[in-house]
Amino acid sequence: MSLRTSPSPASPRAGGPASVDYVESVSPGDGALPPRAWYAASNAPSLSLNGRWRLRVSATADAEDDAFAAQGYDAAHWPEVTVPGHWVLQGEGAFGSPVYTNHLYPFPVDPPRVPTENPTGDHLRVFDLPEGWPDVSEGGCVLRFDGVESCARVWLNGEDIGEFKGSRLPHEFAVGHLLRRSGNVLAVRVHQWSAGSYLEDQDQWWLPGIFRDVTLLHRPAGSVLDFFVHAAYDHVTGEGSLRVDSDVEGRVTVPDLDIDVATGQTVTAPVQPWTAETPTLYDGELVTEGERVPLRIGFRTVELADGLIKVNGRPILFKGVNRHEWHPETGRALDLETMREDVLLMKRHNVNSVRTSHYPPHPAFLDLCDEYGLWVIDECDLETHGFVEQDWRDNPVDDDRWTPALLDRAARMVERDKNHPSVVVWSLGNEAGTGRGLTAMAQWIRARDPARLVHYEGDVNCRDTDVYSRMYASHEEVERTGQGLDGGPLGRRRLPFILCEYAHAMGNGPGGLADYQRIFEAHDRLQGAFVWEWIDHGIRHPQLGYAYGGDFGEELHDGNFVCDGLVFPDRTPSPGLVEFKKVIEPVALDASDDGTVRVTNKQDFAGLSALAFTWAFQVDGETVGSGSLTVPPLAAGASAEVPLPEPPVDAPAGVETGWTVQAVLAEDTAWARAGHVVAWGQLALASPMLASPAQGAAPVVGERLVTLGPASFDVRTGELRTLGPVAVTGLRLDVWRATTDNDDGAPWQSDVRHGLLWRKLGLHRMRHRLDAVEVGDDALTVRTRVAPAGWEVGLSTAYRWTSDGDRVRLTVSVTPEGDWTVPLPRLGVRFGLSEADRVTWFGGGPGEAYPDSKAASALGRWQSTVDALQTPYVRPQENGARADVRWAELGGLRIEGDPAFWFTARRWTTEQLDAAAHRTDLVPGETVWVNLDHGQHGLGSQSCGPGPLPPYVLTASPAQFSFVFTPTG
Ligand code: IPT
Repeated sequence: MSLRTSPSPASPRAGGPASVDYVESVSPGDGALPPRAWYAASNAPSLSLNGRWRLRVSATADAEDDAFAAQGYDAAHWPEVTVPGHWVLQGEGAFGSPVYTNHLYPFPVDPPRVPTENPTGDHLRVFDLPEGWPDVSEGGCVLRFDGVESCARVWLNGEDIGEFKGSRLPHEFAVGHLLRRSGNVLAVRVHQWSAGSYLEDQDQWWLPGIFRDVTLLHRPAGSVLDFFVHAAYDHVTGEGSLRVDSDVEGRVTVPDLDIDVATGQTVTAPVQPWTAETPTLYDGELVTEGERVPLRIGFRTVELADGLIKVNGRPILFKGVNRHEWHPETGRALDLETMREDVLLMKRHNVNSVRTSHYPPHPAFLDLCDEYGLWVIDECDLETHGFVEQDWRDNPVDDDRWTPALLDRAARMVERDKNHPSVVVWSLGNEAGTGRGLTAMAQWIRARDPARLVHYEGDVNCRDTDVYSRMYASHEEVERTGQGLDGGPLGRRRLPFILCEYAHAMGNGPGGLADYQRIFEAHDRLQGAFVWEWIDHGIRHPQLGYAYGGDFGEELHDGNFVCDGLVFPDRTPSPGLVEFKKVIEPVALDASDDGTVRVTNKQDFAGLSALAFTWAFQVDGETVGSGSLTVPPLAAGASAEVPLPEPPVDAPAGVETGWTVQAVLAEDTAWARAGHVVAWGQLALASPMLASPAQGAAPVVGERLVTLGPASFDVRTGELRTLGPVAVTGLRLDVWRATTDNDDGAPWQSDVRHGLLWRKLGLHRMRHRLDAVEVGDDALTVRTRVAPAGWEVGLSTAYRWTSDGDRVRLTVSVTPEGDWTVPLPRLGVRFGLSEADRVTWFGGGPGEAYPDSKAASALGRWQSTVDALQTPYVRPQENGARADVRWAELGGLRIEGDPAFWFTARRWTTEQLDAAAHRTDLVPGETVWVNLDHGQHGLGSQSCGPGPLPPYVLTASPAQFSFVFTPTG
């Protein structure tokens, strides 16, 4: 079988261009050493070659010959870039621009051929060996590249040492024989496009460059080659067993366990097992004749037993996220602190697992997962999604010519990462259809590492996998699968189920997390899920705030589909992450009005000793008493009823009271300080006090105004003008919201896409027809019909105003007319205030909430400013609502709701928000626009998944709701 495919037919030009056949070869490369275990440091010297490199970018792969690689080449006039880095994110556009596509290849699909226009970056770095670097004749030296996109050819001191593909995988070259004490010339030619690009069609920016570390490693005689740490845990005996297989014989020591054995020998000892909840690592060392390599050993056993994924004998529940590597300035070149920030944020938000979508991450990230405790599905650098457009014809994963490249990728992942206890599952890749190449990968992985499970979502019949995995399945399908009613082949029916992607966190959302979690927890077969995705891949941009697809003039792109994370590009948690944290709490605290709290330890392994419990008693949202709660030790899965104290005060009738209980960290941990809130629950005792009736005063008709208590209205239109000293503009019914990405839905969604239907119907251009202004004895009533041009549907709307002299009450009655076949985005009133800044409210907070994303909304008395109420989604859209608001004060007004309402306030109109494409399009105006909503439509997850569930659909039906306004000035 020949690995070579059609070489570039272009005939060499005079002068002899460098051969670039390798670029379009399906071969993984030539010259690299066999893959092996990765470790950060040993006692053997190493030299980081990160830093400033010279760069020359050419338009085609063969524009330049290899003269630059020779010693003595003068590159002083070349600009410099930072390695690790992507050249398109440096030089302010001088080196080209990023390109974003979801699944379409940004070049004609003709594998393995790539376009003639193939940006090629020649990188050059001259280096000396540091003082004390051993004599080059002693042992060898290895040059390691941890990640280069997408194809590189390497020369050292003028010698061509090889070429490689596999962007997010390490490649090492033996270079000892070429090194000199000083003046070493390292030349790396990087091509943006190669045959390998066909295997790397992940939904992300295309970003060429040497984006991970470059390191020179001294390899003393007798140093470590590859080694495999086998550390299992027997949950019956409590014993760990350890065997380190090493290509070079040596000894393994673990001082804390009194272990000192030869490599290849098995030893057992009583140990604390490793789990994501209890990440116990034992420091050890692998010592060969020439090297000492530090080991961090975690004892744990992964198995498929009783149809379940079990670790140390117990089933686990993934509460996970899909993590792409991202930094808004450096793209996929991440420093250690950024990686640590991801891990800390995940731990602080109760996340217990990561799928490394869709490639192995920087190896240091896995060290952090071992250390802090996260289950990892390590995914291979493989996606061929663009072939879906041709019904998967010519898909490389079903073409034997590509199989060596696939096996090379599988081996480079497994060999690199096999010593991490956090890695419990290998994933073959993402969205690559099906084919023999995938089967070959699975077989190779199973043979090499039978002690982990194999995942691949695209294998719907689970021929090659240990886990039935789906993405974006509806709640209903997940429930059916949990009940074992999903059908499918027999083999699959015996397997556990996960959602490797769900809850598309694009823009405002996802909705429906709590509903999924209830289903996962109700069925053993359902072993959890991974939110899509962790972070928005926005690129910091001076004019736009954050750039997304199309902002660099790409001819083919997928817009802001690249911004669909639980954290914003700068890693600020979005409301979606706060909601997720609440929904996946490791402890449930369910207070009941019999004066007890049911405490349930929802962890899979750990007890509650790390936590302390508190209670607080609130009157009208203000805490009036608090203390600690004694909770008995509860093993994982156990629960107990814990008595609450007597309420510390006797609350007067009509005042709302309630309990808040919390589980907080008892002591500082590696990932958060003592007192960090892990879980909480609330119980309302007395029901909310309804707004006072505010009636009795009579309207007085003047020349231009009608006055009613503190309010004045336009005599002709009935429009509200003032409330005491406060000028009010444009108070009227409002049903429009700036459609969210989840309202708009993905283009391929066959289901109803509400955002589109709303716009088609014209809910963003409702007309308000004035039918009557009626001045009665004790009320002013304004009758209107609110409807869009072109259609028969409308909302008959009456505003009825009454007053007790000090306050005014508005009762809005809405009756739908015509055949309403779509839900409403929102239903409430809006108005403008000329001056407002600080906001105080009693209701849900502190963050935004929507009907199906409201678990994290805690009842209390909250304060903010209008600006701080905004959630800065990268593509602006509806945001910022506070749920269950009893009353709010802003701009000289107190507003009470009957019933409680959704509160939103911003310095631009909904129409301006709707029209904005980037954060910087939003310019604050003079007026603060306030929305008081009786209803909001749910969020759902239709930007990729299902829409809102039926209970969260805001149907157009008769409604009546009231607000009482009191000028506070
Ligand atoms: C799914 C992809 O696996 C993921 O990479 C991402 O593109 C996500 O969609 C959307 O953001 S594939 C899709 C067809 C469900």
